Amino acid sequence: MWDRLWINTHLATMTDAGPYGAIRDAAIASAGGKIAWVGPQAELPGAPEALTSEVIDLAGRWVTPGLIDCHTHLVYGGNRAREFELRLEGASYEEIARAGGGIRNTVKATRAASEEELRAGALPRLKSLLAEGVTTIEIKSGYGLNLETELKQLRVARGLGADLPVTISTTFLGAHALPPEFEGDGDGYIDAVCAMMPEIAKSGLADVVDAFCENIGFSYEQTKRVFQTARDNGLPVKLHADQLSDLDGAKLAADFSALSADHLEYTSDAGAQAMAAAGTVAVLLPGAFYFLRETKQPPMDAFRSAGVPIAIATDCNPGSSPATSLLLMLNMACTLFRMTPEEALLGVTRHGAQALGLQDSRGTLEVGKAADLCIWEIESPAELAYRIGFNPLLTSVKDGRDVELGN
Ligand code: DI6
Ligand code: FE
Repeated sequence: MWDRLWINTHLATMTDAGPYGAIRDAAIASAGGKIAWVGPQAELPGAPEALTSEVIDLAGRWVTPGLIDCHTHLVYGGNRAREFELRLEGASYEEIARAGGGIRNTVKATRAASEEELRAGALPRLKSLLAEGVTTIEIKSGYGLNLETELKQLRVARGLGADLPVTISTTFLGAHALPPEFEGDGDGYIDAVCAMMPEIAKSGLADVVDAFCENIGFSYEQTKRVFQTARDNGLPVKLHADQLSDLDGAKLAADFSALSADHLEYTSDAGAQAMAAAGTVAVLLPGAFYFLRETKQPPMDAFRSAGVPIAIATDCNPGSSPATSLLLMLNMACTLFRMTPEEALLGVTRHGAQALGLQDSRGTLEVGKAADLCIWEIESPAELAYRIGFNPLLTSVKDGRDVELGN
């Protein structure tokens, strides 16, 4: 009847049925790569062996949905360790960017790299995330800033999903920074980004369009043009919004029914309310907050009282968050943003799925969703956010099959 049945387990289903949607002394089954049954073991419709050919006794371990990292820049060339040193000597992230470093440094290295080199650089980062139970990840372009290199990044991102047991959602972030050939001509570059959009849409390599709305990025009006063009080309949007200043990015994202608005340290209460009304997820990125030594906290109370779903992600990128541990982000979300461990876990499961528009197929343990599971050596789900630098994953399961990462 079923392909596989896990018994003697506790489930953090992450539905809204009580804390963590927990079901103790539970069982969960898969068939055809999907969840076929979830519930208290005592309610199984028969003896386990009669229901499936493979019974797995988890001896009291916890199962959560596979983790979702809904905001990364995983595919890029080079690294920015030298800028890390410069910042420690007193230069700010913005100063480095204005002096032509920052994102532009990575653009240079990414343009120069072959697809094979980009892939070889991204693989260990991706494997590090998968080793902690990530089963779905978003990957952005944005280090090409011309059609050819943006497509190259997106092809590499898609290709990683073909070779490893992970679902990949791709994002076109052409409006990430001003490339050197458009120095002093932000509007001209936005014209170029809009002109790339039909090709990007036709390629099928991008699921969503993103932009960096910021003083060192693009203005409200420029971002709006990118969003309008994305809409004209049938692509949904999301936004790097209000990270270093309040340009009303959260409101702009909401006006375009964005899947998510991300960063949000400087978002106003009105911005949070607009997001709630639009169903836009708030993606918080504690790794970038930490690494840039930011002090302005995202408006947590406003998000909570307005009922905005909150997701957490690594923002894995060479400049502001060279992070490849999503579990560490859970801890940081709690310590830096005062999220609860349950909110943090929701942020990398149910709300992470929603940020990618994948809430119908992933993010909770419910019948009909993908059998993406993490099996943990923990006594309570809060431990996932509690530890620092420890990986209690026993196994993850992707579409019903055990994940084996090899070398
Ligand atoms: N905000 C970020 O945190 C990343 N991009 C962005 O718009 C940083 C990208 C980088 O510094 O390379
Ligand atoms: Fe980012």
